[in-house]
Amino acid sequence: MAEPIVYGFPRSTFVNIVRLVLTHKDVPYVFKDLETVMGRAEHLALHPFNRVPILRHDDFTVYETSAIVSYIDDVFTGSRLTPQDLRGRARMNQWISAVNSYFYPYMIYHVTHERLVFPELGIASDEKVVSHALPQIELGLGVIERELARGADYLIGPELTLADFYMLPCSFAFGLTDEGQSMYRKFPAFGRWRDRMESLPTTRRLRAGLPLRAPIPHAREWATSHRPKY
Ligand SMILES: N[C@@H](CCC(=O)N[C@@H](CS)C(=O)NCC(=O)O)C(=O)O
Repeated sequence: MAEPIVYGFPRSTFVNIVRLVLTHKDVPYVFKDLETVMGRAEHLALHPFNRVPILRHDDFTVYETSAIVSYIDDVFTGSRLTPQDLRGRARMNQWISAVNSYFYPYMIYHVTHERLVFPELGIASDEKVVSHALPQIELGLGVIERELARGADYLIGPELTLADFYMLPCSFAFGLTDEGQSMYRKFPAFGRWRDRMESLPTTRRLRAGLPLRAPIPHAREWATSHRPKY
C-alpha cells in the first residue's frame, strides 16, 4: 500500500492533530501543502466544505479530522490511541467533540486569529472578538483543570488517547498569545498536562519537522468570511 497523503496547510490546528497521530503511530506519510490552492477547484474536489485536513490512502479519501484519526488508529499498527472499553471510548469522544465545539472556536478562530494570524497580515485585531472569547476559554480550561486535578496524566485517565492529541494543537497556539500565557497560570494541572504533552517524543518529532511559523496568506479572507461580528 502507498504511504497515506495528508493535505492541508502547515499551521492548521486540525492538520496537526492528524500529523501528531500519524507520527505517534510511526506511520510514514506525505504532506501536501494546499496553501496556494485553498478554496480553488483542486482543493474543493478533496473537501467540498473548503477545509483541511484531508487524508488519502490508496483509493480512499476522507475528510473531517475525527473520521481521519479514527481511521488511522484502526488501520495502522502502533500504539493504540482509542480505549477498548466502551465508557473510555465515550469519554474520549466527549473530549473530541468538546474541542471541536468549545475550545477550537474560541482559542483559535477568535483569539489566535485576532492576536497572531491577522496582525501577521497587517490586519488589526478586533478587541470585541477577543473579549467575547476569553471567558469561554476560561470556562473550558476550568473544566479540564477539574478533570486533570483528580490525578490522571491524560485527559481521560492514565493512558494517552486521541483526545489528548485533539487538545494539544489548540493549547499550543493559544499559549503563544499574551492572553493564553496569563490565563494558563491559573490552571496548574492543565499546565502539567501541557508540559507532559509538549515533552512527548511524538510532539518533539513533529515540531522539529514543521517549517518555521510564517504568515498564512489565504487567512486574509477570513477577516471577512469567518470573523464573528459582535
Ligand atoms: N470540522 C473540520 C474542521 C476543519 C477546519 O476548520 N480546518 C481549518 C484549519 S484548522 C480550515 O480548513 N480552515 C481553512 C479556511 O477556513 O479557509 C474537521 O474536523 O476537520
